[in-house]
Amino acid sequence: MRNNIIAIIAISFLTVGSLWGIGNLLNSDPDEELQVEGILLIAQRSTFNGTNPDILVSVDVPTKLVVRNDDVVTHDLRVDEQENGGITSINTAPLRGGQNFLTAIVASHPGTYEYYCWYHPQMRGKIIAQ
Ligand SMILES: [Cu+2]
Repeated sequence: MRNNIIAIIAISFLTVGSLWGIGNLLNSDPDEELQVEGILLIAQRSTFNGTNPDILVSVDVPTKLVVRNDDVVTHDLRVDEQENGGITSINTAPLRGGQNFLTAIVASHPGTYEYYCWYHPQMRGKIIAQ
């Protein structure tokens, strides 16, 4: 029992530590060499950012993506796996109002890909990788 508690505490520290590390990586100081620009998509009134905007990314440069649901209904955001492996798939899982999801857009081949909400077919836009 006691060993289990110690193990749980150790695992908790490892988890928090790695999350903290990732957070620091993504929120790096602009003065540091590594700069990460981010994209914020807010689901509201069944659109992303009102216009389902095109998202421009550079090939092989991971782009931080935060998806936030500020709506009263559930949304998600998905990018499907491509046959050519051109972009890493994304699935935020269902987000209720007020929930955020942090991920990254990672394209390895130039092309136009689609992001969409599984619940609302009209909520879809393009990711253009160059
Ligand atoms: Cu939706």
